[in-house]
Amino acid sequence: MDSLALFGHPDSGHACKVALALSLAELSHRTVWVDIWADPSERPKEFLAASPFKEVPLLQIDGESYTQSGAILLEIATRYKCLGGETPAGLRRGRELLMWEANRIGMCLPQLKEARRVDGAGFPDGAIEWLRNRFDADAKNLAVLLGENPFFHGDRPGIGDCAIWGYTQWLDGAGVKPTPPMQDWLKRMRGLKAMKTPQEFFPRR
Ligand SMILES: N[C@@H](CCC(=O)N[C@@H](CS)C(=O)NCC(=O)O)C(=O)O
Repeated sequence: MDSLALFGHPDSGHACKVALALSLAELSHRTVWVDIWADPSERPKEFLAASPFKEVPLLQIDGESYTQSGAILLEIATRYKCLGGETPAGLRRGRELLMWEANRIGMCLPQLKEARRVDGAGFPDGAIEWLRNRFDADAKNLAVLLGENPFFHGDRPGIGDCAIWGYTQWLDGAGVKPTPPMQDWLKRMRGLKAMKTPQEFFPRR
């Protein structure tokens, strides 16, 4: 069995994506809580040496470091043949969902969440409206991607569901409302046995 260590923080949707994937795939791992609000120099030495931008998530597999949440999800799916990685079609679906998430809903939601945290400070005029408009378009396309399926990968959640979950778990915090299909999917995600709160995924020890 590989030795897995996930470095993350409960406020990081990017880190939550990976934590959820490991939980769904029942891959045993240890987590390391990294203070993303502290000066980077205060983060663990092993983390600073392995994460080029000093960002979470960082996944170490047998001591080898993997960064960028989408790339980590693909590594998990292909290496452990899970969450879409069982078949070429499932993997292709995962890649498409991950690219869409990173370019679209996973771009506007973290920014909207941050804008609320800092009360708009530093966001130029019109930026928040632009992000909200993007979210409205993304919410419509999310329903297209989901179709009639319970999850983005079909009957069971895959890496695409993990990626899209990352920041849609905080719609309130981003000041936006879910569409009915999004709401229904979120409810199914929350009902998964493997689902945890961000604090449970990344306990501070
Ligand atoms: N594109 C990266 C984004 C990672 C990222 O933005 N991480 C943030 C938390 S969500 C972070 O570590 N911030 C701390 C810092 O920049 O000092 C991914 O998908 O993994």
